Amino acid sequence: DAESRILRDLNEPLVDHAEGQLFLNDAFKIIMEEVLCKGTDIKQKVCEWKEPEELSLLLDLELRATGEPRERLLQRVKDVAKYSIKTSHPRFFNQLFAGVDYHALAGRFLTEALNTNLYTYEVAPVFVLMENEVLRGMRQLVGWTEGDGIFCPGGSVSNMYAMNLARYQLLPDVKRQGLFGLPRLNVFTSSEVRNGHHTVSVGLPTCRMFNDDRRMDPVDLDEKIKLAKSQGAVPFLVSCTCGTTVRGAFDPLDLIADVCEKHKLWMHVDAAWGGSVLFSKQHAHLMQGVNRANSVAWNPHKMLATGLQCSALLLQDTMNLLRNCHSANATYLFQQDKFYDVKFDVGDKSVQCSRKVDCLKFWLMWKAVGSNGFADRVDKAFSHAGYLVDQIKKREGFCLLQEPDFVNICFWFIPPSLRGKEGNADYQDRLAKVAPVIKERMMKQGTMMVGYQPLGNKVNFFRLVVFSPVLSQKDMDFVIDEIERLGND
Ligand code: ABU
Repeated sequence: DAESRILRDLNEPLVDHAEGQLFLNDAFKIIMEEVLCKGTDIKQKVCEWKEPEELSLLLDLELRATGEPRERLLQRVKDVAKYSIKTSHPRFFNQLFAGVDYHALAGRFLTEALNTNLYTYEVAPVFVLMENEVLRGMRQLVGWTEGDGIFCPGGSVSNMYAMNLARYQLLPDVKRQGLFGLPRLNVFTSSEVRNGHHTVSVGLPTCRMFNDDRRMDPVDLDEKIKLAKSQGAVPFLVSCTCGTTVRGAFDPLDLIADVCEKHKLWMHVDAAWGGSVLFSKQHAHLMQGVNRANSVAWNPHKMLATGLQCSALLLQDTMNLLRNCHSANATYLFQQDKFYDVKFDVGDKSVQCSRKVDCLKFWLMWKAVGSNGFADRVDKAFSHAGYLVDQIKKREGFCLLQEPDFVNICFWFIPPSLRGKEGNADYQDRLAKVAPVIKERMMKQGTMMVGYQPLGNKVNFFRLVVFSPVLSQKDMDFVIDEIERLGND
């Protein structure tokens, strides 16, 4: 039979290109139809909810000793598309990523097809140069004419890189000696981040929190730093946020920069979510002072919809800190006697060895729409957010958590049975149950997806993020009507 013939004939490669390309063509047709046509059509569902046990059976996930025929495999491609969440759908508001950009998607397909590794110039010449150029363009928006940077697997990893660099700058021996014997290091961030995001609190030095509402308080920061020092700790980094995960708050960067300069601390800005406002003349002021930071994390895969993942760490440093801190000098990759300039072997800046190409999708999209196109997208997102806030204020039963800084709209829906009962002892407990019930209903009916969460002493509320490039005002109207319909008791 064919399989044993292939094994016997050593001149026969294992991959049949003609057959593989036919399969790929058919798979592409399914992807176009199921993911990109139906998956963006408001008449279709955002999700096809199944309980895990039922979904496991439907997908027939078990892996077996023998392969399956082509038709069966194409059906599997269809099933994966069918039961996956359609994150490009105009009614997907669940996360800080959403929507689709077709130029970026072409870049994503091309990245996968070329399948290279961003560590040396010899294996990724185009992408080494392209990554440098994209990082340069991003740094320019931050306000730096020089510097360094790297694309990382997500914003949390960018933040960890920043901490690693700050610690290395302060205590370079950490690279040789490890953590043993280090002083008690302190990182500072806002309580909004501590409550709403895991990045700064995992595994790394003690965080100190603030009591302000949603932004870091620079006066409190100064006092907490002094207190930490008086207790024998060594503060080394302040992590500010531009666009907190839940409420989209922006810390006052200029004032925090003054405190960092005073205490000689590394200033990191986690702008994974909010960084894209830098494209907008109207809204870039939210990040006033970002040019004074040492490092900035910015994820274009969020607001700009480049596709996951596209997450840059930008550095003001010009002294090769990234490379000095992370280089392992692997001799099988980074031979110093290569025939080209080895400064283009960027892999030794990374803690990873294999590193995916994340710049192409952003570069192609940037080429397609230009910086002005990105500015328009950001401005439009703010307009949608403003419109939604107005609707929420006008509509009975909707209660805004607070005026938003950004495009995160946080609100409660008060069902008719709870209206006017604010004074009742069980009001907060009952209100806390509303969002989870509406969420279950929306997912089971597949009409939309909106996230909810509690925050501090605030019981479950919805967080609607409106930035996807596929959104129109009609989608804002829909979402309000739909929450009202689903929440009507
Ligand atoms: N990096 C935090 C993302 C959380 C969210 O998508 O809602």
